[in-house]
Amino acid sequence: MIGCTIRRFETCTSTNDEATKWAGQHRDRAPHGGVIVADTQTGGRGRLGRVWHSPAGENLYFSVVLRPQLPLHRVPPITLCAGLAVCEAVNAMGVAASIKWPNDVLVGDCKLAGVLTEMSTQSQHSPQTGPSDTAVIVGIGVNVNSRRFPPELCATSVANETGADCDRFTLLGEILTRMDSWVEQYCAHGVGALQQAFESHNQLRGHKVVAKVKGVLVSGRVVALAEDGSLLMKDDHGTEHRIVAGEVTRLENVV
Ligand code: BT5
Repeated sequence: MIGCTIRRFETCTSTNDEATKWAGQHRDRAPHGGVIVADTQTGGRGRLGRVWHSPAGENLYFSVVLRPQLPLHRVPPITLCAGLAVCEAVNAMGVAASIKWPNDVLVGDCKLAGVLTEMSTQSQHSPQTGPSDTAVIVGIGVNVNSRRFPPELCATSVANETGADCDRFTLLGEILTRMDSWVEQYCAHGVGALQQAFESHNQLRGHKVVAKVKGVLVSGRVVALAEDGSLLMKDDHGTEHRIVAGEVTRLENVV
């Protein structure tokens, strides 16, 4: 159960680092669903080593340790489970958030939350360990009560959207409960279990986007979430492409 054990830090470099350490401990190691939460991070990060702005005492920075019985290629859609959980939890508070595939939660064009999924494996430390020692670390940053952001960020928070401060730990509980349910459904039934909910929160649906497909920039309209969790896009000639990873840029706001 996600949230079965929660370890809280005042500060750390990154909750993903703490979760990775905990996942790899020989004694008292993180169970499936263990959570690390910190009040601030000195080295909070996004994908490709980008910085995650992590001021103290205002927002949520946490990482969930998962030990799903899944082959590696089925891990990426777990990011969508986390995004859906955040979206639904803040939607319930009146915030009109949507998911920008694969890992952003936005309100309009401003980022409310981001997800960073990493793998942690112990095999290099201990040759006798097997695949069950591989853990998936899902790091989630949610802007909850920050009212101002560095000018270079297009960011928003729950408090900016609702006009009121929000109890961070109540929101954390809501996110973890929803994430537990989505991860369970995904592990049991695959991406099909996420498709309907994802489509109703899909910020890119029907929009013209540009993305890298096999190293080449391709533009087209987003069609749907494919059964492997990639994003299906149709170019101007009607050819379908699968966006497997990376950045998707929206070209215009007209659906
Ligand atoms: C992400 O990366 O969006 C994943 C962010 C994950 C953060 C959590 S916090 C808990 C856990 N511990 C960590 O160290 N990380 C995870 P990406 O898609 O690469 O987006 C990064 C970009 O988002 C940056 O380059 C900025 O432009 C923008 N950004 C940084 N901090 C932000 C913030 N607080 N709010 C909105 N946008 C932000």
